[in-house]
Formats: sequence, C-alpha cells, structure tokens
Amino acid sequence: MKITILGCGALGQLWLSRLYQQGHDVQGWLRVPQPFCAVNVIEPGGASFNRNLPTNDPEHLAQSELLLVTLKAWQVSSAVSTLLPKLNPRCAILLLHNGMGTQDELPPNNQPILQGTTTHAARHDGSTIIHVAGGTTHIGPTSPAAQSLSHLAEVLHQALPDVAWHNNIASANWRKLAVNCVINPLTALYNCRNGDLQRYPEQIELICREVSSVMEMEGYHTSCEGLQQYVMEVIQSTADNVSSMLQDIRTQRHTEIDYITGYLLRRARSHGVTLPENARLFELIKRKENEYERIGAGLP
Ligand code: KPL
Repeated sequence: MKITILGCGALGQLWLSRLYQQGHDVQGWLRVPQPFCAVNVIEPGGASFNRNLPTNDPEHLAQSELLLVTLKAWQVSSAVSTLLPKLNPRCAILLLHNGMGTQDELPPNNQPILQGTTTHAARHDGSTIIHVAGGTTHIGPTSPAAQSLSHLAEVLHQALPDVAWHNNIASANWRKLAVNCVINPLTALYNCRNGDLQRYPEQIELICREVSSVMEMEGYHTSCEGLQQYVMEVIQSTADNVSSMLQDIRTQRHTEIDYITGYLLRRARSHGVTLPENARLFELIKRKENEYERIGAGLP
C-alpha cells in the first residue's frame, strides 16, 4: 500500500518503521521539508530499525491510499487542511491523537476519515525512538465514506498489533477522553508518573463523574463507576509512564489540554452544564502553559 505519514515524532517513526518492514511503500511528511527522515527505533525486546526513509514527495502523496496523521491534536487542522487539495479523493485519512474535536476544524471535504487512539508508548531518547511498551490501537470511521474501510485495521494490525476496528469509534474515543481528562492534567500538576495517581481516588471519582454526565448527555451509555474502573486499569497498566502532558510541560511545549479537558468543557457548555473540577484543572494547566509561552514570546 502507498502510505504517507504526517508527523514524524515518536509514534510517526514507529509506524514508519513497522509499515516499511511489512513491505508498504511509505514516506514521511514533514512541516519543514528535509531530504529524508532518519528513522531509528528500538523495540521493547531490544531489536532495532535504522533507515533513512523518503519524505515530502508530492507524487507519492497524490497516490497515497492512506494518510496516517500522528501529529499532536493542536497541529492537525492546519497541517491536514494544507494537504487536503493534494490528496486522491479515495485516500483515507486516519487521525491518531489524544483528545477530540480536530475533525470539526477541517474544511468541508469528502475524504474518508477515520479516527483512532493508541496505547502504544514511544518516546524520544536523543535521536532514537524507544518503543517503551506495546498496546492497542482502536480505529473506526467518522465519515460515511470511511465505513467500508475495516480492512485497514487488518493492514495496520499486521504492522503494529493490536489494532481493533470499531463501527462506533466515538464511544471508544470518549472512554479514552475520560482517561486523558484524569491522567494528563493530574500527572502534569502533581509532577508524577501515571502510577502515582492511585493516591488520589476521590479526585479521580470527581473527574469521572463529570465526564460520565457529559457522555450521557451526548447519548453514550456509561456510568461513573465503569469509567473510574477503566481509568484505574489504565493507571495501573501504564504505571511507569510519564504522561504526554507532563512531558510537554517539562519541555515547555504546547499541551493538548484544549482537545482533552477543553473539548469536554465545550461539549458540557453546549448542554448548558458547568463542570467545576474539570474547569479548575483546565485553568491550572493553561496557567502553567501560558507562563512559559509568554516568556517564549518575549512578553512580560
Ligand atoms: O495517552 C496517554 C498519554 O500519556 O497521553 C496515557 C494513556 C495517559 C498514557 O500515558
């Protein structure tokens, strides 16, 4: 399959290496074009992949059957909007990021669009990508044109298992949103690893109660207890992880809070509801982010 991967960070390089090894014709797409992408991945068992892969070939892009987007949520709309006119109308776009709401920001289009979440953990160590732990990628259609694309789950599963197909991906996305609404801001504020959050059961319950109330209003059957149990399982299974938001705060990068807690608050507002605990966490993270972004922009 001809595939372009937009975003060559840790997750993008992991997919590039795995899809290449499966015999797919892959290229990376970089915002600032470079002659190639040096992909250097170390797998959990110690095996390594080291190869320069092609980038930013417009012909390859025009012939791609899949555009796999592994950018941060806040980078998606401008990057994908620029590429939309250059894509084959049948090229599927798979958005793989934390949080929700990026698709609402894209200009009207008829591309088959899929959305997904992943629990694979990968991080940079200098110029090397460490695939810290395997996981599951859940994907599914978010536009009518993508409903017949379940075979893509099998293609991706062959490269980087596990991949699960969901006809109703929104429901899986909301469960992941609940996980991110708890783990990401709390680890960033307490400056701790995911596993340390087991010390804050009351606060986790408060966040889950607010998320489940919005999910119910959006028409998804759920319960606070069910969500809380799921979040606790993820906290345990990713106990040693430094969450992506804590990594962003530590390295003074823009966080995905607008698409995680921010998305939740926007949906709540549309139902005329306020969420005191999530609103408080949102403000605290924005304040942290503003501190270094103001300094970075040279503002007093
Ligand atoms: O998605 C994650 C993240 O760090 O962004 C979790 C699931 C919280 C794992 O760390």
